[in-house]
Amino acid sequence: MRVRAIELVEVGLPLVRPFRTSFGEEHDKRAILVRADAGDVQGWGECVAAEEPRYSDEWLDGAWEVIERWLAPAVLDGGEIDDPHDVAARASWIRGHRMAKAAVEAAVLDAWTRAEGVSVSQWLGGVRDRIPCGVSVGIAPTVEAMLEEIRGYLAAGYQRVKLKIEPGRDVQVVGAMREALPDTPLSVDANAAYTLAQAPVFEALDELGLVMIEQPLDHEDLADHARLQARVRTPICLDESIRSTADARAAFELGACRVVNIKPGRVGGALEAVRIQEAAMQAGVPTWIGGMLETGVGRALNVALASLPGVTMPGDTSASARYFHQDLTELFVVSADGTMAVPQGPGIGVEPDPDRLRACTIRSTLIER
Ligand code: NPG
Repeated sequence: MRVRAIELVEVGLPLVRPFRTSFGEEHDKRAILVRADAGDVQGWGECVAAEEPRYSDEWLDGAWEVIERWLAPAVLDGGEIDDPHDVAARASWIRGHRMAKAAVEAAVLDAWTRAEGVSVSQWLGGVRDRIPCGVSVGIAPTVEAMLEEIRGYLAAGYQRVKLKIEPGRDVQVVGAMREALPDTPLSVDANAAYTLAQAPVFEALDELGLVMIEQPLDHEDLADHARLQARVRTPICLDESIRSTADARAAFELGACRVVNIKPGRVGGALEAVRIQEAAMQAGVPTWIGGMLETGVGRALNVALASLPGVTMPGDTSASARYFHQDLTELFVVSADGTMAVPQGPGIGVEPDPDRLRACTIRSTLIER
């Protein structure tokens, strides 16, 4: 397969409700969509870099430039693609920029699997056609507002609820949720907002029967995560800290976590995500697929990854309607049993609707050869 053109399209979609984490609040979803044009087939990928470099060191405008200036030329000028793994190989000289790399690889992977007539799930080695779904709840102004939102999600079938915490809004709020919802599988996500000196917060959360505590400490501090894990029974799940298979192996060796949240954007692509899932399975560590408020394009890849054998926990793979009044693609829905169908059609199984895409486009550029 030869990719002859790569188009970048920046889109903006209003969120159903603002999403607040320990590092900020998002009202609109902005994303770069990447279209790989291979003549007879085309494929789509989504870049999860946000407008500001808060979650990681990547940001939307930076990712746009990296793709336009270096990644797209590396793919376009490298000749015939013999396998989707070629994308990472051609981009390997570019240090970092994993979200940008993941988006380009995703577009090529979609085109490739469409040309082969197989679904991405099948091509990656997926083993299930429905996946269990959880939901991530942003920090809400009041406990009552948060409870009302959560009750809605539980009524919709979601199997696990993740609560965002930040210093000052942690033990008390989570305790109130636990009291109101004694049997609901609850987890918390701190987005790296604490230090080991605040371990007593996690020792208190440890009493609340949580499924996991996600990314409590700094993203570069595996050693302190290991120290914290030794002090609490609740499994620590790492997100921001795991950028590669090497990071995952180091975390397992140190005992820094007992669960991993895998996001293809954070680790440089779906193919690296598969390797992390394999390393985790070997280490006996369960994984799940995270989310970054993706449109249907990115969501479709996440759902395909969630069908892999080692991905055994419900992920942040929620229904399109949890994020958007109108998405760009066919909608992802969660059924009453809290599961979602894995698209079985060729590629990622969904495509942006041209009219809808036009309506959401902020800017676009075509890089051709
Ligand atoms: O449902 O897609 C979703 C959001 C899940 O909480 C979620 N994502 O830290 O994992 C996270 C968080 C996030 C959202 C991170 C947006 C970065 C940007």
